This record gives sequence, C-alpha cells and structure tokens, in this order.
Amino acid sequence: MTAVHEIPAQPGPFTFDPHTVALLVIDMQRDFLLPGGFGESLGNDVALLRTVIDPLAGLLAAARECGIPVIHTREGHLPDLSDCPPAKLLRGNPSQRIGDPGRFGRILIRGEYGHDIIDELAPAPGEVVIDKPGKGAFYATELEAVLNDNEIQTLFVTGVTTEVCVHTTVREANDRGYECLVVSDCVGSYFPEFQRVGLEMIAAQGGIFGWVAPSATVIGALSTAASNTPVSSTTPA
Ligand code: TIU
Repeated sequence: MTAVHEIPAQPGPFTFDPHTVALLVIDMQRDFLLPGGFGESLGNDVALLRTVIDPLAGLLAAARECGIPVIHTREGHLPDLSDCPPAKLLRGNPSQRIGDPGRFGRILIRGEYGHDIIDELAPAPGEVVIDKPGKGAFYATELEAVLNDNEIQTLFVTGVTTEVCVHTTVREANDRGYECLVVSDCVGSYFPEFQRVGLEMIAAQGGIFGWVAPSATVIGALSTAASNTPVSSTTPA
C-alpha cells in the first residue's frame, strides 16, 4: 500500500509518498556561506545566503525524525583540478580562482576546510554526501544510482544557490523523471531578485520544473505523514 500525502504548494497541491521521498541539501558549504570563500571571491555578499541556515536546520530535523533519507551535495574539485574544465576555472574575473589558497584552504578543493558543509547542517552518520564537479548534482556523480537504489522518486530540494546549483539540479532531476518540491525559505541566492524570479520560474507554466512551498508547510505535511494519516491511498496492481 502506498500512502499519499499532500502539501499545499505553488502552482498547486504537491503529493508525495514518505517512503519514496528524499531531502536533497545542495552545497551548504563554508566556501559559499562564510566570508573568504568562493562565493565572496566572486564578489558576492554571503550574508544573504545565511538566512537559509535556520529554516533548513528545522527541516533537516523534521526529515530525520520522520526517517526520510537526507542526501547532501558538495561542489568541488580534485586537488590537481583534473576534473575542473578550463571553461569553469577561467570563467569571469574573480579575486581568487578555484584551487587558489583562501581563508579556509584551497577554494572549492575536496578535503579542504572550506569545501565542507557548515557546522550547523553537518551530515548525520549514515547520510549520503555526493561530491559533484559541476553545478548540477547529477552530472558526473552517483546521485541517480543512489536514488534508484533507495527507490526515491520525489525530492524536497534545498540549498544554494537558487538560480545556479539548485536550478541546474532541479532541471536535471526533471529530465530524469523525478518530482521536485523546492523549499522556498531553504534555498538562497546572493541576489534577492534572482531568488524571487528563480522560484517563480520553477512553478510557472503549471510547474514546468516543479513545485514551491515554504518549510513550515513541508514540516506540517511531514508531521501528518509521521502520524500516518494519508489523504488517500492506493494499492499497486
Ligand atoms: N555562484 C553561484 O551562485 N553558485 C555556485 O557557484 N555554486 C552553487 O550554486 N552551488
């Protein structure tokens, strides 16, 4: 029997089965969220991203309590940069490039302090951490295999930044047949305008890439699911 639960969302109700959903936490790394990392080297004010931390900590706690798998991602590269194409390495005119020494070690390099996830959202033992060289979490990673192995069909998507790694990942997920609910206060952008429009783009055209809802609504649905009161149920043939 498959229990189906409903979340009020944009552009309409989002249904999910708690047994086939995972919480995806994208790139909540020190290099993006602390001064001195990659985000700041690109000329950004990291303070705007930090508004995501508290709501996401609340959603993480709720997901863990309900036994929903949590998958974290980290953007970064091998120390020899062999997995960083010149097009990415040389793009723009940052004050520091990927691989340069930064305040928290070499910028966006795996194993460095700045590359790891912020303390407030540290992965719990047993949670999957996907290291990704690109903006999308599916490109050159084991994410799709992890989702298949765990029979995951639906993703609650969180993390940073809304218009870059979150958007890229949600688009990749759509093309692979996953349903995505983007949690509006648990994704963040360095640019308020991109945050607003980025979320609108996801839910526009009848939900062209997915659905959007705030964490309070998602947490409410999770607690309903935990108390085992589905709005409907179906029995597979
Ligand atoms: N620059 C920017 O907005 N984002 C990134 O470079 N990576 C992610 O979004 N994780």
